[in-house]
Amino acid sequence: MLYIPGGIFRMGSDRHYPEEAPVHEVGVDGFFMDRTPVTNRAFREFVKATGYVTFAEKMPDPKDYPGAKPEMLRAGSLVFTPPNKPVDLRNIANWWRFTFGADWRHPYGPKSSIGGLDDHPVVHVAYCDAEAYAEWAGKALPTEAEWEFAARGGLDGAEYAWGAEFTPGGRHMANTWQGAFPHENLTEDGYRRTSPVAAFPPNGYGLHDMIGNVWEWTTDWYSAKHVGDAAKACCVPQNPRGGNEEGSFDPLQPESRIPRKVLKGGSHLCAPNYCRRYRPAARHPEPVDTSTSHVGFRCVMRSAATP
Ligand SMILES: [Ca+2]
Ligand SMILES: [Ca+2]
Ligand SMILES: [Cu+2]
Repeated sequence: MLYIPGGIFRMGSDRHYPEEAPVHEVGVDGFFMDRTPVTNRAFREFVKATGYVTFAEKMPDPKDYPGAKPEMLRAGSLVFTPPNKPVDLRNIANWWRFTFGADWRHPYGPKSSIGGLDDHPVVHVAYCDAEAYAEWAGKALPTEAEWEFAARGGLDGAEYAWGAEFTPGGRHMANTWQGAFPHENLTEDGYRRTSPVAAFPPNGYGLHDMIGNVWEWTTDWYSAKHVGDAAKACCVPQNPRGGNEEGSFDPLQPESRIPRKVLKGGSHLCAPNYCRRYRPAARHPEPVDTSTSHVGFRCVMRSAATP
């Protein structure tokens, strides 16, 4: 793990999506953070040691999904399944398939495996799986403020984790999507799907893959906007914990009672024509029971003890 010094920074952005606004000052205490997302190799150690079974490997309980078709209530996870031609970008069902038998060991469906992917981030982990791993490792999951502070690498207010330009000198600094999402994946950065966790340069704090590769879970309940600056300069919030559970539900799906956490950093599916969330300020709501082929996590340690 690496030590992140903490301090006061400008969280959020006023230049992009509404959920990132408003920019506001926030303080975080110093903490240690994993240098990379948790890999398949590390997650396998956890499963070996504990016999842990992830959410995606379990049969869903019909009580939790009123109205769901019985034939859909099988173990599985969401796999990115690209169409071969342009599709309506308003309907995510055009590229996300709930795939029976997809889980962390079978990232693209039951016939796939993680052979050769030891150094890739673990995927198909729901929030409870990330939490269970962190607890086993004697660590914790980051808050959104900790995560964003760390992602900025000391460049307060910069657009990207590495500075002002997306591809400085033409160089790709993270695993994102080039081409027209979701049918045209040009892989100019070298990777069609996930990438080995240190394949791209670290940020100013030495952290790899904060941006792109996989989205990362944080502990904050999602809220559609940030809270603005306190009226008095005295009162910069220290170690904020985000919204509340009740406020995190999806207003567009009032029947769903699954609360949502904040994901950070974007993934290998973030594309200029669809989702420009390859920035420290970007955020995305994810229901706690949802696992996909582009969401992973990394851990922090807040105690004074050296990891
Ligand atoms: Ca890529
Ligand atoms: Ca990431
Ligand atoms: Cu995205």
